[in-house]
Amino acid sequence: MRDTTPQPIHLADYQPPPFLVDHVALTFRLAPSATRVIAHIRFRPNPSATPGHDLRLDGEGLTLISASLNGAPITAHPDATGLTIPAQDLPEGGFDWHCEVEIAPEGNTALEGLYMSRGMYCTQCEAEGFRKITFYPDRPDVMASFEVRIESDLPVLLSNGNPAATGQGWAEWHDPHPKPAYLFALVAGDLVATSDRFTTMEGRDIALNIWVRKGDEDKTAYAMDALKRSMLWDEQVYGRAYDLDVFNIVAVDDFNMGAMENKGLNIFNSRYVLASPQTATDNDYASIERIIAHEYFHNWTGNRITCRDWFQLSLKEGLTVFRDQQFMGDMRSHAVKRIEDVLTLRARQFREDDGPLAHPVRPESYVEINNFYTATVYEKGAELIRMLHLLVGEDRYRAALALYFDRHDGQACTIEDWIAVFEEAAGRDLSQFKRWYEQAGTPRVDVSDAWQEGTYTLTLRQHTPPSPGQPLKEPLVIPVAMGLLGADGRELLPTQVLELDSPEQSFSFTDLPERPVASLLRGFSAPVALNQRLRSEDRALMLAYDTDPYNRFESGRALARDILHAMVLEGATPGPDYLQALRVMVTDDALDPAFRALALHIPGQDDLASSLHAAGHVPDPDAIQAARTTALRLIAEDLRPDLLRVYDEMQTPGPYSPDAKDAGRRALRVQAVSLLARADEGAKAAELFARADNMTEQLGAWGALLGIGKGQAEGAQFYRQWANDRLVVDKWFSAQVMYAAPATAAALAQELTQHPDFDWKNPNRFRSVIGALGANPAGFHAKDGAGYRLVADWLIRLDGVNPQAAARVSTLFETWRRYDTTRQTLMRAALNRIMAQDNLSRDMGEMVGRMLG
Ligand code: 0A1
Ligand code: ZN
Repeated sequence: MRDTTPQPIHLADYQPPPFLVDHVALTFRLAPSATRVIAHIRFRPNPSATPGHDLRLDGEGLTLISASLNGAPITAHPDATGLTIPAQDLPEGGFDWHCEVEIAPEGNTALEGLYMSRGMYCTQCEAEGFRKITFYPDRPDVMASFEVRIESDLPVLLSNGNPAATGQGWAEWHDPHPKPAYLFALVAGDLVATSDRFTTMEGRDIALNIWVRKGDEDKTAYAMDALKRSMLWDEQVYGRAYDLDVFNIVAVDDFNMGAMENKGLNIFNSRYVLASPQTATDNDYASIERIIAHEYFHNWTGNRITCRDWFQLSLKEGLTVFRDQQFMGDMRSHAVKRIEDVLTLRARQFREDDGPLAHPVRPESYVEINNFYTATVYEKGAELIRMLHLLVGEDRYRAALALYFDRHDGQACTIEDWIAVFEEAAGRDLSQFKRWYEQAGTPRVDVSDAWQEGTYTLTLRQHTPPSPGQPLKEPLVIPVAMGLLGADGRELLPTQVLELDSPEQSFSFTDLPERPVASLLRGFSAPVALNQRLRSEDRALMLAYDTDPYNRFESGRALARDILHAMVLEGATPGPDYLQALRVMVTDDALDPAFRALALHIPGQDDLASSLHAAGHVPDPDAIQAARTTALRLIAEDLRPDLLRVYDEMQTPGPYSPDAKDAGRRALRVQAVSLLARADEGAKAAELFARADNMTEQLGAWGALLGIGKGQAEGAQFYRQWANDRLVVDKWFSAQVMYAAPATAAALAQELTQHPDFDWKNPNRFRSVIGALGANPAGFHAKDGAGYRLVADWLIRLDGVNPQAAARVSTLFETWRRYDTTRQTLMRAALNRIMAQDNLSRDMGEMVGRMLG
């Protein structure tokens, strides 16, 4: 058991920093096991704090060599989390702090602070990693300019800002823009750059570099292209230009998250930079485009305007996700992008919001902030901005953002600051809207309707279920975009936005020629669970005729969900109406192939477990898996000729291009071949695997074979072909686990952990085997508990070396209360076993503690 329980930090306890920092000068003498960090920091008392405070500096795992104040040596006594200089020892007014510490990047397996990845030095300081580099007030509301000198024999030495001077074995960088310490970065390695230039709208010439390991330089073109498009888009759409002379991106193989927006020096997990047609799928290309844009957009929303404290994290993350979603819609297809985003939101955020880890977009307390980089803070945070955009309209949204940039540039801000610019720009009170930031849980909206003599009345009721620490909820402002359809599919009422702001409200529509079908929540206008009872004929009507592409998709999905529920609960089979509706979608050449591909995806296992649970049933993972398998086979048999035709028609002539048009065609083709595999024993899939010249089709075809229990020979060939490409080997591991038969999935994953390429300390590789069980729910939830035991064993092991990565994977267990008592008992035992470990990390202790409740 942990001997000291870490104490939570509360938003309500926020106090301004007693001292501010004007300038930081750092020298790094790099050495793997004994790096020296020499810091000169200029402090001054904060005029808006009470005077007379001690100076408290954060610091973890630092060996203090020497320290001085205004040049006079002092003896400081660090404790486990930092050091304190008593107020009486501090010079009056401002003062210079100097200190030298020693750290060991080589032994840093947590990948936080300064660490090494295959011979290269790199940093990760968000959220609180800078305190592992030197003693500092490591909080985002302390912003300073930085000068950095790096001494090392490695050829490439990078830090934030602009290059200042360089010589044999050293380089200096100056970052004039005041920044919080979490945006500090340093990289040193034997790297090569792909370089380009960008001229800003102000006419400034910017050098762009993407730094990778030797041998990877032929895989950077797409990331560079995405970067230039992001820079142009932020100028054109938000009026924001880049503000340094150089913009550097570095790809590293060992990285806990996706990427990091350090000022002028973005550091990326290499999987979100490196791509070639042979090694990256279309989805990989799209992720690279999105994440390059996301990190670049942070330069304004995050870096120039940052967060006052970590409770405000969604201020930068929700807004930056919303911006990357807008960008991707502009680059590709708004309709398809919206559907994909909603699918992600429901799969990840609704799951979080409905379980023991539910928390508000702005949490009120945390033990370990790294545990709050969640789908709620990111994706639900973006939904809140989307709702604001809808409620105030495009023009006022633009005015609010102009005001935000103008008023808060260079500041560390709060959600209150954000809401205030909207209140001013839109002339509207948003105090009720603000509850969205404060209340956890997914609101339910129940719909009933009535028809009388030309008047149609809709009644909407909202209710947000209790969540941890929040038993009672207040009503929210819910924008419900809607339209009305006539029986022949004609639109009787085009899209308008109803504002539901009370527990129950009715809306009447008069002078209608016939009883309409209400198409509600168009574009998924609010992150709520809509409970609208519709006859399947009405769903079929919307599927065929709705003018809103999201609701067309959604009606097809709701039909599929109803059928799968009936299959799981009553052993029903899909009726001809559903199959006919699918056929119409799949063969409609007027529709975007990417949209048709999405429409062919039936709801996944976890999605069904969640919807069955919401409908009051205890989900049975085996029954769900079996029902999906049957449904897929019946669809494949029924639609076989159509799928064959689509498969042929969707060939992409000419050389591979990752653009949305070709990617959409390939998505439909791969979707067709994986369905066909269930009717032709994998004949077409084997043929495609043999012929594929790109990773999308190669992996898609192999997955299709694995999905029907075949693909062994192809798997061996795949490994032989790609054994030297780490990112493709990750795919090789994860595909096997994802598609493994439920009864043997845990055993297979266990066997793969014995493979010589299973480097469990590399986060991508760990996730590709252990994390991949999350994509095989029937396997993870195998009733003998083997999946739970395996995951718990590995979480315990990883927690000892990389708590942050381990804590993230622990969310595999977050839905444990949905299941039957046998499974609940097994999962609770696994969680209790983790909890009982000696030296459990703060990260894991908090996550497991919250899950156990
Ligand atoms: N701010 C980054 C993601 C990120 C967050 C936390 C990290 O360590 C705890 C690392 C990266 C982004 O939103 O892209
Ligand atoms: Zn971000």
